[in-house]
Amino acid sequence: MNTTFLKACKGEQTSHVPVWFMRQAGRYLPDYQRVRSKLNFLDLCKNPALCTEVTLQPVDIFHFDAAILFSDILVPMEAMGLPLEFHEGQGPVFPEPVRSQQAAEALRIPNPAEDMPFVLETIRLLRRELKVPLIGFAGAPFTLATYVIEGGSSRNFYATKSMMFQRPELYRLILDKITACTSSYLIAQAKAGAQALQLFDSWAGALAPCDYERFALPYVQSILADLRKHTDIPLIYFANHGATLLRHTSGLDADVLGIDWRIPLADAIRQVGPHAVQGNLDPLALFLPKTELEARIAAMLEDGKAARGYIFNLGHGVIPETDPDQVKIAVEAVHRFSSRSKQS
Ligand code: 1CP
Repeated sequence: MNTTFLKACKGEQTSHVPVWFMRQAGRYLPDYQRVRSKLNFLDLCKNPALCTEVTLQPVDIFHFDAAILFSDILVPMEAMGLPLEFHEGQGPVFPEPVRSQQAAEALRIPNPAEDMPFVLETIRLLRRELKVPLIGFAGAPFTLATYVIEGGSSRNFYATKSMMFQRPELYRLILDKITACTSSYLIAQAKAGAQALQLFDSWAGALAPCDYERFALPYVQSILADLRKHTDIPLIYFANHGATLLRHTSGLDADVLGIDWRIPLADAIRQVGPHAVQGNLDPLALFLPKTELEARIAAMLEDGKAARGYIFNLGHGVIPETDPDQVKIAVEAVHRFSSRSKQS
């Protein structure tokens, strides 16, 4: 078992810097496209054998030091009773967005074993196959709320922010329910065998820091506190566009903070407090010529030495246009440069 990732999460010494990429499974991989061409995305998410296959693909091909469960952050929102559709080329759609007291009250708190058994089954299947740790995940409450309140992706989060400011009690009812759902979902993932858990707060950076503090952070704190009562596996919090929020997130009881690429890694490390750090190569840097990509990775590894623990990752997900050969170059560079620098 390769445990470098788990050790780095806890700030322990490792033989090399572990590396995994957000969205390491997905459309940039021909092997994924082959599986995905046979069924729609949500059906794929509900098929444990195929989820296992696509989770393993990037680990087998590129030798990542961790696997991330193949699923989507919106799966538990469907289990809360909200019809969910994925439209080709458009992303997720909730045809019945939650914008009224009645709709919020109708949201149910799912029982993960009964309502999302396929996720837990995927975890159990993966643990039999994997020689690297398995990361489970969920969306953070604010990010999930934007999808269910807007009815899908959004540019300026008008429906969410106007509810936050004009109907804070309704907003809080929705967030409380999403928080309860997320806690029990992540605890169930840990019990099924996930070896680390990541909360994705993809849209946190759309909030002014004062609003993040009131309308997003407390729910993240509540989930982390709940998880600490039930499991001792590493907890990772990733706020995309989160550099402006580090003053708040550096106080979180997570083991690792994920950092996006809009802040120099060295600056982030100075601000993260007692956390290990994960990140933060711009996903588009995978389009650099090989020598420049390698130079950038070498510089990040140098900066990463100052962290309590350092996990190499992108600053957000791999984009579908990425050349798999460039991913290979990046992973190999992380492994080669970091094991070399440990010897010197
Ligand atoms: O067409 C397809 O095949 C679907 C594309 C796709 C994939 C491969 C979607 C739709 N989701 C996923 C998998 C996925 N999503 C994973 C597991 C794969 C891996 O990481 O290796 C994970 C962890 C997610 C998480 C996720 N889904 C996030 C948080 C991370 C992030 O990228 O910020 C978010 C915001 C989503 C919503 C979502 N799902 C899919 C799309 C296209 C979107 C984003 C839409 C938008 O921009 O609002």
